[in-house]
Amino acid sequence: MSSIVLDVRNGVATILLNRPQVLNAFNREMALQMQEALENCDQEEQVRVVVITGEGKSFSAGQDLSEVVDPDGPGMKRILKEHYNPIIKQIRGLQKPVIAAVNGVAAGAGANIALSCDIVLATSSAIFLQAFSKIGLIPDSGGTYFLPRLIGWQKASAIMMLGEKIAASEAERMGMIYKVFSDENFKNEVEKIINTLAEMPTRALAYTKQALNVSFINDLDTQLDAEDSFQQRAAQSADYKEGVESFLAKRKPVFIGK
Ligand code: T3D
Repeated sequence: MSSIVLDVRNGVATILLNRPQVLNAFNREMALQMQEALENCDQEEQVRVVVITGEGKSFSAGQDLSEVVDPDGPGMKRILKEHYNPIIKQIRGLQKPVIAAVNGVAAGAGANIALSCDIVLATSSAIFLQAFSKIGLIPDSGGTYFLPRLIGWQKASAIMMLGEKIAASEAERMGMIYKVFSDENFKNEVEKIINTLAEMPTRALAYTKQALNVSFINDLDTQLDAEDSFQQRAAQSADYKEGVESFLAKRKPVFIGK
């Protein structure tokens, strides 16, 4: 795969957005390759954490705008239904943590793909841009779902309508993303976090993700029932057994992701 490069090693799958000449903007080929890569990560048992990052100086500039004016291109209907909506659903449905390592500008669908991830890390020179209003569109790729939940209605509304560039430090301050690291430390700090996640009890992380997926739509009673149901399943895992045994034996746990 060329527009997307998938690398799997030591339990970590890295999905590299690889069209640096257009700031990793998505065309149809890239979107379909991204879906294939996410599907591989889901199926592959050895994968315990997924990282999405960009080649070169950017994360992604969103939709490739040269494709939308191409009369032979996919057109708006197919772009959302066949490109971005499946990607967002795959990221939320993946039974493993998905980390966005935002290495530069994240604009349009690129920004919202990042915000749909479980943990968003950014380099200090990165910027987040809801670019849609600048070209007469509305935020898509889950933006109107995730952003108000992350930072509140008022800020989301202003950021989406004004289409202002948000610096990574500001995004961290307002809770849009988890952490910012200096450009020079970014790679090392991201690696530390993903290697930690790759050694954690993967099933428990998957159930945590599933519980969070429904938390904003459930009332308290329903959410407590959901937690109960996921906890029963987590308690069946080999990693739960190992977690308790290693604690009682005062040794470091060895989780196998099962
Ligand atoms: O039909 C639909 O559109 C539905 C789908 C919607 C989903 C969306 O994502 S809509 C939003 C699409 N994205 C944008 O509107 C962002 C457009 N890009 C920018 O605003 C700027 O490029 C950035 C703020 C992201 C970065 O600015 P800067 O100054 O760092 O870079 P640049 O010089 O603008 O771009 C560098 C090159 O990448 C340049 O090409 P060149 O001149 O070197 O040959 C530029 O044209 C190209 N590029 C950047 N973004 C895109 C792009 N080419 C195609 N599509 C892009 N989105």
